[in-house]
Amino acid sequence: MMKTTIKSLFLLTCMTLSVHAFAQTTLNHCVIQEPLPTKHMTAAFFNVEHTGPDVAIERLEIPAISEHIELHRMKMNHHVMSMEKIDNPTLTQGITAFQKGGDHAMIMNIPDDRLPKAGEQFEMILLLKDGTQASCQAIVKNAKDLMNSTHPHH
Ligand SMILES: [Cu+2]
Repeated sequence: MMKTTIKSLFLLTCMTLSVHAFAQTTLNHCVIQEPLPTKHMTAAFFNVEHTGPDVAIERLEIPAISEHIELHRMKMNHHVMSMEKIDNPTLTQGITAFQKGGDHAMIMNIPDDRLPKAGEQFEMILLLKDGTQASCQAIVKNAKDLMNSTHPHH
Protein backbone atom coordinates (compact mmCIF):
# COMPACT_ATOMS: atom_id res chain seq x y z
CA MET A 1 0.00 0.00 0.00
CA MET A 2 2.76 2.40 1.02
CA LYS A 3 4.77 1.47 -2.03
CA THR A 4 1.89 2.32 -4.35
CA THR A 5 1.42 5.72 -2.75
CA ILE A 6 5.07 6.60 -3.10
CA LYS A 7 5.05 5.43 -6.70
CA SER A 8 2.03 7.52 -7.61
CA LEU A 9 3.45 10.53 -5.79
CA PHE A 10 6.63 10.12 -7.77
CA LEU A 11 4.66 9.85 -11.02
CA LEU A 12 2.69 12.93 -10.14
CA THR A 13 5.88 14.89 -9.51
CA CYS A 14 7.30 13.79 -12.84
CA MET A 15 4.16 14.79 -14.64
CA THR A 16 4.15 18.20 -13.00
CA LEU A 17 7.78 18.72 -13.92
CA SER A 18 7.24 17.74 -17.52
CA VAL A 19 4.29 20.11 -17.79
CA HIS A 20 6.50 22.95 -16.61
CA ALA A 21 9.27 22.09 -19.01
CA PHE A 22 6.79 21.52 -21.82
CA ALA A 23 8.12 22.76 -25.10
CA GLN A 24 6.83 21.68 -28.44
CA THR A 25 7.78 22.65 -31.94
CA THR A 26 6.06 21.61 -35.14
CA LEU A 27 6.68 22.39 -38.79
CA ASN A 28 3.90 22.87 -41.30
CA HIS A 29 3.11 24.36 -44.73
CA CYS A 30 6.47 23.04 -45.91
CA VAL A 31 7.16 23.84 -49.56
CA ILE A 32 10.25 23.81 -51.74
CA GLN A 33 10.28 25.96 -54.85
CA GLU A 34 11.39 24.05 -57.95
CA PRO A 35 14.72 25.58 -58.99
CA LEU A 36 14.59 27.69 -62.15
CA PRO A 37 16.34 26.15 -65.17
CA THR A 38 20.17 26.25 -64.82
CA LYS A 39 19.90 27.35 -61.15
CA HIS A 40 21.44 25.24 -58.40
CA MET A 41 19.77 27.06 -55.58
CA THR A 42 16.18 27.66 -54.57
CA ALA A 43 14.00 28.80 -51.70
CA ALA A 44 12.05 26.75 -49.19
CA PHE A 45 9.10 27.91 -47.11
CA PHE A 46 7.52 26.69 -43.90
CA ASN A 47 5.82 27.76 -40.69
CA VAL A 48 7.11 26.85 -37.25
CA GLU A 49 4.66 26.56 -34.40
CA HIS A 50 6.40 26.74 -31.05
CA THR A 51 5.21 26.38 -27.47
CA GLY A 52 7.52 26.95 -24.51
CA PRO A 53 10.55 29.11 -23.79
CA ASP A 54 12.35 30.93 -26.62
CA VAL A 55 14.79 28.68 -28.40
CA ALA A 56 17.48 29.38 -30.98
CA ILE A 57 17.48 27.58 -34.32
CA GLU A 58 20.58 25.48 -34.92
CA ARG A 59 19.93 24.82 -38.61
CA LEU A 60 17.48 23.54 -41.21
CA GLU A 61 18.25 20.32 -43.02
CA ILE A 62 16.89 18.78 -46.21
CA PRO A 63 19.35 15.89 -46.36
CA ALA A 64 18.19 14.51 -49.72
CA ILE A 65 18.89 17.78 -51.57
CA SER A 66 21.81 19.71 -50.09
CA GLU A 67 24.00 20.07 -47.04
CA HIS A 68 24.10 23.83 -47.48
CA ILE A 69 20.94 25.61 -46.32
CA GLU A 70 20.75 29.17 -45.01
CA LEU A 71 17.95 31.11 -43.35
CA HIS A 72 17.47 34.47 -45.06
CA ARG A 73 15.64 37.71 -44.42
CA MET A 74 14.42 40.06 -47.15
CA LYS A 75 15.78 43.55 -46.84
CA MET A 76 14.95 46.77 -48.64
CA ASN A 77 18.13 48.63 -49.49
CA HIS A 78 17.92 51.85 -51.53
CA HIS A 79 14.64 50.64 -53.05
CA VAL A 80 16.22 47.36 -54.06
CA MET A 81 15.07 44.14 -52.44
CA SER A 82 17.97 42.00 -51.32
CA MET A 83 18.41 39.23 -48.81
CA GLU A 84 20.79 38.56 -46.01
CA LYS A 85 21.53 35.70 -43.66
CA ILE A 86 19.58 35.81 -40.39
CA ASP A 87 22.18 36.16 -37.63
CA ASN A 88 20.62 34.38 -34.66
CA PRO A 89 17.32 32.89 -35.75
CA THR A 90 15.18 32.34 -32.65
CA LEU A 91 11.74 30.91 -32.12
CA THR A 92 9.41 32.67 -29.75
CA GLN A 93 6.07 31.31 -28.65
CA GLY A 94 3.57 31.16 -31.49
CA ILE A 95 3.97 30.87 -35.24
CA THR A 96 7.16 31.96 -36.96
CA ALA A 97 6.62 32.21 -40.70
CA PHE A 98 9.27 31.56 -43.31
CA GLN A 99 7.23 32.47 -46.36
CA LYS A 100 7.64 33.98 -49.82
CA GLY A 101 8.43 37.69 -49.59
CA GLY A 102 9.72 37.45 -46.02
CA ASP A 103 12.06 35.25 -44.06
CA HIS A 104 12.78 32.05 -45.95
CA ALA A 105 15.24 29.20 -46.28
CA MET A 106 17.69 29.10 -49.15
CA ILE A 107 18.91 25.76 -50.42
CA MET A 108 22.36 26.30 -51.95
CA ASN A 109 24.83 24.25 -54.02
CA ILE A 110 22.33 21.63 -55.17
CA PRO A 111 24.14 18.90 -57.12
CA ASP A 112 22.85 18.19 -60.68
CA ASP A 113 21.40 14.83 -59.71
CA ARG A 114 19.56 16.15 -56.67
CA LEU A 115 17.65 19.07 -58.20
CA PRO A 116 14.10 18.81 -56.80
CA LYS A 117 11.23 18.55 -59.29
CA ALA A 118 7.61 19.66 -58.88
CA GLY A 119 5.52 16.99 -57.22
CA GLU A 120 8.37 15.37 -55.31
CA GLN A 121 8.48 15.33 -51.52
CA PHE A 122 11.44 15.64 -49.20
CA GLU A 123 11.92 15.50 -45.47
CA MET A 124 12.71 18.86 -43.91
CA ILE A 125 14.20 18.92 -40.40
CA LEU A 126 14.55 21.92 -38.12
CA LEU A 127 17.21 21.42 -35.44
CA LEU A 128 17.01 23.56 -32.32
CA LYS A 129 19.79 24.53 -29.94
CA ASP A 130 18.01 22.86 -27.01
CA GLY A 131 18.59 19.52 -28.73
CA THR A 132 15.02 19.03 -29.96
CA GLN A 133 13.92 18.94 -33.57
CA ALA A 134 10.83 19.09 -35.75
CA SER A 135 10.28 17.70 -39.21
CA CYS A 136 7.80 17.71 -42.05
CA GLN A 137 7.40 16.45 -45.60
CA ALA A 138 7.98 19.36 -47.96
CA ILE A 139 6.31 19.28 -51.35
CA VAL A 140 8.09 20.72 -54.38
CA LYS A 141 6.06 23.28 -56.35
CA ASN A 142 6.99 25.33 -59.39
CA ALA A 143 7.04 29.11 -59.08
CA LYS A 144 3.60 29.50 -60.67
CA ASP A 145 1.85 27.02 -58.37
CA LEU A 146 3.60 28.60 -55.43
CA MET A 147 2.13 31.99 -56.34
CA ASN A 148 -1.35 30.47 -56.34
CA SER A 149 -0.90 28.93 -52.93
CA THR A 150 0.68 31.77 -51.00
CA HIS A 151 -2.47 32.10 -48.90
CA PRO A 152 -2.59 28.69 -47.24
CA HIS A 153 -4.98 29.89 -44.52
CA HIS A 154 -7.83 30.74 -46.87
CU1 LIG B 1 17.44 33.90 -49.83
